[in-house]
Amino acid sequence: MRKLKIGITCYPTVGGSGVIATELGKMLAEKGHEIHFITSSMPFRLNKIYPTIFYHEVEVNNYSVFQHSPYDIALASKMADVIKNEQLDVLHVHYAIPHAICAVLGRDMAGEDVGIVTTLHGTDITVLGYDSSLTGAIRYGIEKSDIVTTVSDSLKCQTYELIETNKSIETIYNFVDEREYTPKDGTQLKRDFGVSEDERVLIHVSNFRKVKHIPDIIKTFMKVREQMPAKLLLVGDGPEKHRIMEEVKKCPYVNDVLFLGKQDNLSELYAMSDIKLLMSEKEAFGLVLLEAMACGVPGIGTKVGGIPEVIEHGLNGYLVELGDTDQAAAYAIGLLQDEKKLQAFREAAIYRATHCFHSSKIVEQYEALYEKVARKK
Ligand code: GMT
Repeated sequence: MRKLKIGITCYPTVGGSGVIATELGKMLAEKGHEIHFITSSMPFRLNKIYPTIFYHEVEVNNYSVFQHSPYDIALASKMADVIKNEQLDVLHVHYAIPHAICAVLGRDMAGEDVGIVTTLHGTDITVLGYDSSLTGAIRYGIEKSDIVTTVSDSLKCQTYELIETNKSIETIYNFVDEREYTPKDGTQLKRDFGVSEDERVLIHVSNFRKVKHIPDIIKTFMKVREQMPAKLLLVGDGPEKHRIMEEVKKCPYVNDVLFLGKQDNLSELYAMSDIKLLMSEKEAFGLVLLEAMACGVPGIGTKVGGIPEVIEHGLNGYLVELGDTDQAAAYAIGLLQDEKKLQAFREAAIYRATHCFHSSKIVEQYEALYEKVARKK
């Protein structure tokens, strides 16, 4: 395929959509495309120099006449500049609001025929879609994009239901960089954390939003801990963290819950983990599950959103109803007490992550879409 100039806009701070956008940009650059990130700060996973990746910072000035900083307008303006100056072929934006709308405005301002691809990641539909003051704007962003993708079939269905659009939407699943997310030896790290060899390790990674139902993670863990020595690693930070810390202090096994804060090298933590827990109320895909699975850690997740498209129940993990911590604990205990079964689940998780969601396959799917809408030379 021809080498393209691709602009990418995402929320560059921690979060699955930023991770996917950045990893996609890196992989496209490795395949010879020229990548232009148009973001408010350097994407956090862009942690090394790539000769064909460029970063265009969106500067938002705070003028005293404005009550709110005009991020959207500054972004659209920067997009217009980059479309024109770099002669972008495609602009791939992550999130309908505000990024798809900014892209449409930026393209209009530039007066060029750059193709716009919009990927919906969840919150733009599952939260904002319920806000009637925004549905019209989300629909506009979707319909004015040349191509729209969602990260799961579940999110696609929800988009049709909530946004009521006839736009054709394609599911392109998330992926991980298999070079990084691969089974590693976690023995030393486990020792460093003071976890003894016979202790089991459960892990949860998130941005500690309410939607993640972290109290259910704690309840599940406490039920497991009653049956065997175990530790729970809570990785990440966010609005609910303080409340959760207070709640854990009242629990019987308070010293077995480790709050690790934000961490970069997740694959190292997965190397010392046995089970991943994700008990969310809404989850368009659950990238953290896939990251864990690629490292050989089976997940227990809620039957919510795109999670059942990632975990195959009884094969490489388990699915439970939202809030069913008894069932989640029973599945975890069953797996942790049966080494042979756990090993089979570990292998099945790696198999699923690398066969169904392999980065090379997913990146090719995006390339095929770009080719369809790229500027005609
Ligand atoms: O989960 C979050 O709160 C972060 C959010 C984001 O925008 O980065 O994640 C969303 O996008 C991820 C990447 O596609 C998905 O794996 C997450 O499931 C999705 N989160 C929700 O739907 C709540």
